[in-house]
This record gives sequence, C-alpha cells and structure tokens, in this order.
Amino acid sequence: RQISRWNKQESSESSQPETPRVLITGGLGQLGVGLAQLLRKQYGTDNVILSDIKKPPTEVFNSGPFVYVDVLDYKNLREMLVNNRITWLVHYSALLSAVGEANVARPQDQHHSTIGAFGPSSPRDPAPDLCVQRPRTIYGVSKVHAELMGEYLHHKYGLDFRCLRYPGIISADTPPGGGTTDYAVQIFHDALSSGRFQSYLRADTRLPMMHVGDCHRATLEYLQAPDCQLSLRTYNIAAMSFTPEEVAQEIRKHLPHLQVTYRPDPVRQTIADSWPMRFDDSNARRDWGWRPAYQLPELVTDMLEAIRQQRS
Ligand code: AKB
Repeated sequence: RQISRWNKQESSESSQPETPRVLITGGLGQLGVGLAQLLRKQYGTDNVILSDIKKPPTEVFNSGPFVYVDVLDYKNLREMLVNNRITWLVHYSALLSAVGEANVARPQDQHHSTIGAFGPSSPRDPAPDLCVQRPRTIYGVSKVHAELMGEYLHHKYGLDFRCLRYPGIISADTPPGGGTTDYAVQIFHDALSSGRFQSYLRADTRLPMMHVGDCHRATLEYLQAPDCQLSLRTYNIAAMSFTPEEVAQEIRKHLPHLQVTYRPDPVRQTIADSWPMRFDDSNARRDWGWRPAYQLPELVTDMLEAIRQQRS
C-alpha cells in the first residue's frame, strides 16, 4: 500500500525530528487499526488519527482519535490535514482487486500499491522494483498511476512520497473478502471451523505473501528511514511465496484432516496468473534494512493460534 510522508519536518531549534502527526485513510480495512496501534505506541495515541467513510466499531472508537474522511472529497481531506496539523498521511483507502474488476468506475482514485501493480508482461519470478508495469486490472492501473503521481510530486516539488508494494497480507483480525490473495486467509478459518476448504485458485498458483506483523513493522521502518538512505521512492517488500497446496500442506502439520478442493474462479485466477510469483525486495533490504520475521511455518502456527483464541 502507499505511504505518503507528506511533510518531513525537522524542529528548527534542535536536530530531534518532530513527533509526527499521522492520518490513516481507509483505516477500517485490513491494515489500518493494527498500524495505528503500532504508531500510537511509538508516537502517542493522540498523534495518530484513524479515518474511514464507515462507522467504526466501539472498540476502535474508544481506542483513539477517529474521523470521517472520504479520500474522493479533496476539500474534506485537505480540511482534515490542515485542522489536525497532519505531517504523515498513510493512504490505505482502496477497493481490492476482485471487487475493483466488478466496479471499474470506482478504483481509479485509490492511493496505495501492492503486487497488483504488475501485469503479465512484467518479470514474474522475481519481479524487481523497476520493470515493465502493464497491469490488466483497474486495481493495478490505479496503483501504477498513484506510484507515478507520487514520484512525480517528489521529484518536482520535494514531496516526501514513500510507497511500499505489499504482497498478499495474512491477518487473523479482519474478515477476508474482495482480494485475489484472500484465499490464504480464508483457508485458516475454514480449516478450523469445518476442516474443508474450497480454493478459487489452482493448487499451483504461487503468489508473494506476508504476515501482517511484518507488514506493519516494514511500514513503520520505512516511514522512519532517513531520507538520505532511500535510493527509490517505491519499494517491493517480500517475506515468502506459496501456493494453495503448499499452505494446505503446512496447515496439515497441525490439522492432518484438512481437505482441500480446487475450483478456480476465472476472474481471480486470471488476475493471479498475471501477478508476480515472487517479489525481489533486495533494494528495501539494502537501503533501509528490511528483513521479514515470519516464514510459512511461523505464519501458519501464528494464524491457527490467533483464530483459535478468537473462537474460544
Ligand atoms: C488483493 O488480493 O487484491 C490484495 C493485493 C495483493 O493487492 N490483497
């Protein structure tokens, strides 16, 4: 997803960086609440504002500042930035890939990036940071647009634009839906509830994936990275790549009776077949020290444990 650090401010009196004032758009999606928790620990609850166009659940409302922001309403967004003295704007507002294809008119204003920014003519194994990007989804087209606009504004006006391309993010906290990588979340819920799972992707469809804890940490580390260390503005980040069959095999080490059937959905299978199988994140590793903590075995253990706890 895209992270725009809109204003790198250094205090004029000292060399200490000022505490950032953060606004997260699309904050009630898969990632906003978890990132807000991490940022609030670091910078204080009141300095991190979550926003969305939906009513937040009570526990989110009670955990820190929440405001209504529609990213399509430029005046509303600008008012929020000015009134709240925002210095870091994290854009998580988006429609996921499969939903985007069903609502082609809507996703063109989204502002973040993922593996969806690549297409069938990009190198897929691995996909480097800089290569041909000709995505065949409206989701991907909007991502490339946001990447290029952000980089343009950086080079032309000095905007401190920072963009991460996320893999499929695996999290127990939010219900899956609307994405192409979401099978890799649903399989854990179904494995624990019924012991049966039907995959909408073929057994051998390999895609880059990441545990949500690594995703939040990568985001924070990238936001904090000194400007002088960044040779790019848009970075791939990677952790692991697996197929439905491989994740099912790993889950069977804990739940041996898991049954998986395959019924590829033409829309999502076509999207997955056009996306990178692996991500080359060597620039993120070199420039700002990115290292994932979770590989497939740790991810599976953690997901099963987290979902079991939710159900008990
Ligand atoms: C999706 O599947 O649409 C997203 C993504 C990888 O961009 N999770």
